[in-house]
Amino acid sequence: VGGELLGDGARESRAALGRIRPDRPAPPLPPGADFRRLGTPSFVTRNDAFYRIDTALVVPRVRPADWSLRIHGMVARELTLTWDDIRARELVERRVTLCCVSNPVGGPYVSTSAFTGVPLADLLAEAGVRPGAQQLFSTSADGWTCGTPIGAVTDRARGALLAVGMNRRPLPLEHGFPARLVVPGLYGYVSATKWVVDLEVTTWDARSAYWRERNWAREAPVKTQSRVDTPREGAEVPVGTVTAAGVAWAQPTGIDRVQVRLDDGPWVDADLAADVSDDTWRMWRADVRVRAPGQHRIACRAVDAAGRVQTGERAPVLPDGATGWHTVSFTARP
Ligand SMILES: Nc1nc2c(c(=O)[nH]1)N[C@H]1C(S)=C(S)[C@@H](COP(=O)(O)O)O[C@H]1N2
Ligand SMILES: [Mo]
Repeated sequence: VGGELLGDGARESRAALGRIRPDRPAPPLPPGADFRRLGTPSFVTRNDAFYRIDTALVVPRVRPADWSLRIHGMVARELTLTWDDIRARELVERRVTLCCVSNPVGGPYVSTSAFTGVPLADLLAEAGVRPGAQQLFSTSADGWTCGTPIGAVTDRARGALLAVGMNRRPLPLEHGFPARLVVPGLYGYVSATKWVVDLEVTTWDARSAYWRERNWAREAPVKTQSRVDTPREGAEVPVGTVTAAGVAWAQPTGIDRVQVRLDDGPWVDADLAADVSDDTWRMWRADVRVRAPGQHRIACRAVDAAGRVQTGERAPVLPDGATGWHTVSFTARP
């Protein structure tokens, strides 16, 4: 591992790869997928703006030529895949919103990319997952570990990937070059292993991953969240119509509705941006009538595609993700 961590040439070999072209591209992004003009993020996050969370003191530098992925444990056939093996396969592109369990309500640890890679379910089907398997225990080149419920990675419809590309580029070094996992609907610490080198099919008892050992939940599906991006906390705006805007996410279920509330008023439906996928965030906007000068609050909440309303009950990020309605205070001037 030391050689992999310190080895030269990862940056150069990444540059030499040029672009990553999916054999099966994601459908074109519909017009009006974000409200960037109003202050939401762009629908797809630029690679250099994608949030980053990891325990790495130095970013592992792994050259594709030195990389391989071993799939073993409770499988019928052990597999070892090289970079060339992966590149020879059909590469599919899927847009996914990834978020961190440590994101506070209203926080920034959520981003969206068009990931390109090999369906994880196909690799696991080739290996032949044996009955009784419970988790996919993945390990990175720097020894970080992650436990994912086996059902989330063997279900083809879920769309988990062994990803090699982000927005048609090789993964940036800090996002897991040359390969990482991406599983729609699960927080990153239980799904999104960067610099992945080992996949062991096993049980929950046999192996315990890095953050599970540190009191975070064993399983952590994404909780429905929404955020007000405009107005900003502490903003000053003229009395009258205030345009609020933000994002909401409920992967892998999708967002059906977002509602906003001024002060203690009624919840009002916001307008939603174009629907892209149940695995990605959805932007919203709403015109709110502010009649009186002074301090006001705008809150938002989402309704997922199964009709469940985002809970207003406040929970901290530990052990399995924060809940509560994001509320922004602002001042209206006469
Ligand atoms: N090797 C490795 N992979 C990792 C982590 C890590 O610390 N080491 N952190 C995880 C966490 S907590 C999250 S939220 C996502 C973040 O991925 P990103 O940095 O590409 O946004 O990566 C996951 N994969
Ligand atoms: Mo995370």
